[in-house]
This record gives sequence, structure tokens and C-alpha cells, in this order.
Amino acid sequence: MSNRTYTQEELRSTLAAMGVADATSVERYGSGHINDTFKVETAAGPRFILQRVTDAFDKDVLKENIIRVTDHLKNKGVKTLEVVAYENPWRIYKFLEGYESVDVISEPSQAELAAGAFAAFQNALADMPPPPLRAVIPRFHDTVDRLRLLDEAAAADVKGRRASVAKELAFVDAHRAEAGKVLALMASGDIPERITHNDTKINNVMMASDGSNVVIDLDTTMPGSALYDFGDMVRTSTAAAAEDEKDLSKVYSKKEYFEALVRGYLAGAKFLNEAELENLAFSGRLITFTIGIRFLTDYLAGDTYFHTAYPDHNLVRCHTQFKMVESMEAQSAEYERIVREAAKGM
Ligand code: ADP
Ligand code: GN1
Ligand code: MG
Repeated sequence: MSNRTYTQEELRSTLAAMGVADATSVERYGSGHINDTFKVETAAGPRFILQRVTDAFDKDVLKENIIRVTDHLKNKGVKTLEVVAYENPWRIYKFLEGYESVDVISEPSQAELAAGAFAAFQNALADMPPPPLRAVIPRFHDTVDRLRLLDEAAAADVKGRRASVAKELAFVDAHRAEAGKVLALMASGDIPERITHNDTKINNVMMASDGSNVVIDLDTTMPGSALYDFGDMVRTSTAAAAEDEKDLSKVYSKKEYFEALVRGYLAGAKFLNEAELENLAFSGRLITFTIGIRFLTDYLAGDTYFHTAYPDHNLVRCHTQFKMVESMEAQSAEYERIVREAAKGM
């Protein structure tokens, strides 16, 4: 689904058909990997985000989820995305004026704030009335299933890339044993299912200079584990460099960002049980490993899922993820200690 192109005419007629007839400019926007996102300026003044959602989602389920989640948050007085129009595969949101997202954190306070934002988001959705939100992509964070999909892509080898990724596949093999740990704890009931965001990448929280924030990219909000949300925060919010940094000496997990993240998350996520607390540090390694597997799978499959800007973009991203896993492994005793200390004060 990468890099679909659109004519201005197509974009403007889509907008007009959805009630925005006075667009003065429509430009690609942001650095999301999944949807096609555009910033829209209008003659009357208000700005909008126009998005075409990926074909990888079940779009009817997605629309229903987005409307239920944003309505629920709005009713609780939590600032959220405002849907202006939604006609699959397109939707229009109000532009969040005064808020910005970053791809890499530059100070610990941003990690603390983002973690608090996602904890508040989980708290606000804890009392969503039934029925449960349905999955837009089944088994989204199921690492064992992601390994199966990687094995399939490696066996099919549609682009003839397998021989060149022997080292990466060996890294995966060396980590297979840990893949099912959280799944087993969920199956036994030790780790509860909660409504979670499931894509807590740092650029999915918009921040304002006064410290207020809005959690965005609600596409994967559905039943999941708090550990997956925390893990993805560790993956992106503790990274010293961009997800596609080619110089791996710059890529590592920063302890002071991890400390800030734990502080921010535990201050808000009072609901965590013992098994969740015990696995918080591990969840960072697990989700980072899982996303690395997904980038590698997409590389082998011919770059059909994540947006890419150049031919080996997904492989470069896989390398940063595996380097982050190694960095977290090297600091695992310290990371475990940080969580234990912070949990004492809960
Ligand atoms: P993707 O699923 O492809 O990541 P997102 O919904 O996260 O798409 O949007 C991509 C980027 O666009 C975000 O990281 C953010 O910078 C920007 N963005 C999305 N929605 C809004 C909005 N309502 N107002 C301002 N910026 C937005
Ligand atoms: C995607 O949509 P975006 O860019 O915020 C992906 C996440 C990955 C992330 C890796 C729906 O996030 O799961 O962790 O890329 N989202 C989806 O950067 O697959
Ligand atoms: Mg996003």
C-alpha cells in the first residue's frame, strides 16, 4: 500500500463531496506509515486533516470504532479527534491547532507527558459500554502470529531478498523463545484484557506548549494489553535516534527517557496488576522485537504494508528495531530496577 499517488483534482472533489468545497491547498502531511494523510487549508479559514485509510484495515469496523471512541471521549470531556465527515475510505478531522507531534523525543519531560497521556487515554476508555470494540486487524500484536507471517514471507521470498537477510533471520531465531510470554499470561488471565490504543508511537500524541495533549491515530484502539501500549512507548520514546537512522551507533535506548516514561505511566496507570508491573520492562523488548519482525516481513513481501521512501527502507527500520532490542537487553537489569523502584511508590 505504499506511496499511492493522488491528483489535486481527485483530492479536491473528494473534499467537496464531503462538505469542504473551499479548499485552497491540500498537501501531504505528517510521517505516519499507514494512512494517506493531507493537510487542508480553506478560504474560510478552518484547517482540516483529510485521510484515506489503508486497505489493510476492515474499514467498516474501523469507522464504527472511531465514532464510538471519539464520542465516548468527548462525552467524558477528554479532548480528542473531531470527525467532520467519514465516508469510507475517506475521512476528515478538524486540524488540531496549536498542537505538534515529534518523531524523536528531545527531553525526558516529553516522555513523561506522552506516557501520562496514554495512561489517561486507557483510563478514559475503561468504562466504555458494551459491545467490545472489534479488531480492525486481528492478532495485531500477537508476536507468535507475526513470526508465522515472517516465516511465510521468507519461504515465499517474492522479491528474492531472503538470502540477503540471513543475519536478521538469525537474530529472530535467537529470540523466538520469548515471543509467547505475554500471550500465555493473557491466556491464563494473569494479564487482563483492557481497551488499549495499540499504536502508542510518540508521533501519535500531539502536544501543546502549555503541556496539554491529544492522543491521535485511534485506528487500532481495541481490546489488548496495557503491556503492548507501554512497550511501544519504550520502543519510540526511549529511542536516541529516528526509526530509520542508518548509522546504528546512534541508535540505542536512553535510560533517562525510560525513567521518565515509567514515572509518567505509573502516575496515571494505577490499574496495573502485579503481573503487568513485572513485565513492563520486558514489554519494551517484546514490542520492539515484534515491530522489527513486521518491518522485515514487509521487506521480504515487497513493501506492501508500511509506506516507504526508498527500496530498503523497511530493512533499515528493521535494523534500528533489532539494535534497540539489543540496547534494552544490555540494560535490562537496570530497567527492571527502575520499574520496581517506581512501583513501590504507587
Ligand atoms: P498514520 O496512521 O498513517 O500514522 P495518523 O493518523 O497518525 O496516520 O496521522 C499522521 C500524522 O498526521 C500524525 O502523526 C500527525 O502529525 C498528523 N495529524 C493527524 N491527525 C491530525 C489532526 N487532527 N490535526 C493535526 N495533525 C494531525
Ligand atoms: C505504524 O500508523 P503509524 O505510523 O502511527 C503501525 C504501527 C507500527 C509503526 C511503526 C496500524 O504506525 O503498528 O508500530 O507504524 N500502525 C499500524 O513505526 O500498523
Ligand atoms: Mg500515526
